[in-house]
Amino acid sequence: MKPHVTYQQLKTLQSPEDPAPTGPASLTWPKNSRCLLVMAVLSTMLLAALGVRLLFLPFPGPASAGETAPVSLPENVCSDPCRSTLVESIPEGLSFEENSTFLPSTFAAWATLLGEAKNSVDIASFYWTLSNEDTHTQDPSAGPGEEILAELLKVTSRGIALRIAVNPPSSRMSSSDLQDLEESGAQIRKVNLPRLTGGILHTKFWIVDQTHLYLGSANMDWRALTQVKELGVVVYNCSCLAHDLAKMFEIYWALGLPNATIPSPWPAEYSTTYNKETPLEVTLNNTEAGVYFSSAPPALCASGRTEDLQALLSVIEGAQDFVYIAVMSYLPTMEFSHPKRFWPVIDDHLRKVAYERRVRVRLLIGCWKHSKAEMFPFLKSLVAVRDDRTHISVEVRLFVVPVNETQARIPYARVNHSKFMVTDKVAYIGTSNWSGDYFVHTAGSALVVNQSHVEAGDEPTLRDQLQDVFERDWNSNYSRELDSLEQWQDLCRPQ
Ligand SMILES: *[C@@H]1O[C@H](CO)[C@@H](O)[C@H](O)[C@H]1NC(C)=O
Ligand SMILES: *[C@@H]1O[C@H](CO)[C@@H](O)[C@H](O)[C@H]1NC(C)=O
Ligand SMILES: *[C@@H]1O[C@H](CO)[C@@H](O)[C@H](O)[C@H]1NC(C)=O
Ligand SMILES: *[C@@H]1O[C@H](CO)[C@@H](O)[C@H](O)[C@H]1NC(C)=O
Ligand SMILES: *[C@@H]1O[C@H](CO)[C@@H](O)[C@H](O)[C@H]1NC(C)=O
Ligand SMILES: *[C@@H]1O[C@H](CO)[C@@H](O)[C@H](O)[C@H]1NC(C)=O
Ligand SMILES: *[C@@H]1O[C@H](CO)[C@@H](O)[C@H](O)[C@H]1NC(C)=O
Ligand SMILES: *[C@@H]1O[C@H](CO)[C@@H](O)[C@H](O)[C@H]1NC(C)=O
Ligand SMILES: CC(=O)N[C@H]1CO[C@H](CO)[C@@H](O)[C@@H]1O
Repeated sequence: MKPHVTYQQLKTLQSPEDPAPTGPASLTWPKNSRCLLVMAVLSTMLLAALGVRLLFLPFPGPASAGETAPVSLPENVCSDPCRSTLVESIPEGLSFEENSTFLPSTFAAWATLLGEAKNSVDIASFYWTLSNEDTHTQDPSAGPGEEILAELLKVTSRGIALRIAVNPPSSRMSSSDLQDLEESGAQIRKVNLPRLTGGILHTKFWIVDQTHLYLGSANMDWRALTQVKELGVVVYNCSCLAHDLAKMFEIYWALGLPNATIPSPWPAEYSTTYNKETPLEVTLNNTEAGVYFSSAPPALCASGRTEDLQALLSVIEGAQDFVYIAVMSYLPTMEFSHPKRFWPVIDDHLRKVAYERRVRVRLLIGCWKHSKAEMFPFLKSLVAVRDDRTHISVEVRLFVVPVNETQARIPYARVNHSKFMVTDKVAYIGTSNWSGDYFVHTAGSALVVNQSHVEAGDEPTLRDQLQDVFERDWNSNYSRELDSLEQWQDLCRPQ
């Protein structure tokens, strides 16, 4: 690959006039061939109306090729026996009602994936603190993280290629994990997203043997296994999806070379045909699903890849009864840009579906001392549209992970870090906070699973599982109505 255009150049090059990206099997035609098709159809109708028997199409070339294009493309159908499950981390000490849903742990999923690995392990990550060196605490809850690190250090000696793409470590987040892994034989590339897009590499996913995958909110951090609430998804025996996620990994990998620039367009090998318009048709636990990965920021989307923001908005738009959202932070702003900018894209969509179609909207927001104080008035403004008489239903609750004395000494712990959305149709599992920067500059990704056509009575779907998790948390003792501005200050103690 020969990257030759910088991100700044790319931004000026991209214009709405550019033809829609066409992957090898995409159904979008370049503008002029679509015109030709319309002309062909019109003249066909005209000739038919005149009673002329057509022997061939009036126009040769792209139009006639378009006319015979299959509607359902076989390459978007996957015959792998994929099995998937949601996984989560629950901070120690939390207890839920007796019969509530419990998912396998993130720790167990990672350990299983490493156990299964035979050829390759690729990890996209934000930062590494699996060994508890950073906190100067001797917390026993660091054990699982240290165990995962120990397994990872053994991987290359098992003849397995371990590749890690990571955001360039800052001094605050620097740790010996990456150095130890490099010495053990892992290949590590630091993806300088701050230089390339002004964002960070915030994605968290694993690909094992190009067959199994994990994607979710958990950082490569010991706290992500025992002290922080996290949600992710694991898919086993699903090379179709693993290969597609691998294309996103290869993008990070290419950008991890010294002095790399972002090519425009991305070479064809990074493009995909699995997207919002033509999701991969796959069975997950014997249940049909339409699945695709979305990616952010737009500059890292090769041809055919749905942008994360577009995926998220389409899931909101596609809801008929409800939209349930669990995120760590929610701000209708570009919170990290200078000067700050108002960015109401997601907020507008939520208000719109609540108002126009009476879709029930619920947001469950993480609340801790690192929460931004300006988030709460914006949330209050969102719930202000609620009106019981006209059945506009928008509710916000704060999810507060209780902290005892020992736990209070662990920095950056005890918070709801999950990032997902579930509607009556679709499950969306992401890696980003919900504010503008995460969709415009920061590298994130999401898995979108559409099971809207599944009949009840089949095996429970991933969407069912996600709805159960949301309802469990929403109704738990740790969730609080956002009813007075004073209350959140007491609850979360933001800075
Ligand atoms: C805090 O909670 C943890 C986990 O539940 C427990 O192991 C620890 O003993 C508690 N510490 C205090 C001071 O209560
Ligand atoms: C939730 O809180 C109530 C009231 O404080 C308590 O009785 C109940 O045991 C708690 N439930 C759980 C699962 O901790
Ligand atoms: C939990 O499930 C059992 C069996 O299904 C039922 O008997 C029990 O009442 C349930 N408990 C609660 C708290 O819902
Ligand atoms: C994946 O496939 C292998 C081989 O067919 C099988 O042994 C294994 O149980 C499958 N894994 C899952 C989680 O279904
Ligand atoms: C990257 O850029 C720096 C500074 O422009 C230069 O010194 C270095 O040789 C370049 N590295 C590569 C691998 O091109
Ligand atoms: C889900 O799939 C159905 C077709 O099965 C489609 O009509 C619908 O638009 C999809 N929903 C979303 C949000 O992608
Ligand atoms: C996500 O939001 C939280 C605020 O709750 C913030 O502390 C955190 O830094 C954000 N994530 C990143 C990667 O900036
Ligand atoms: C799908 O199967 C896996 C493994 O067989 C299981 O752990 C998981 O809970 C199932 N998923 C759902 C949504 O039932
Ligand atoms: C323990 C942990 O994972 N903390 C992280 C919580 O999330 C923010 C944003 O993703 C990180 O900066 C923390 O390190």
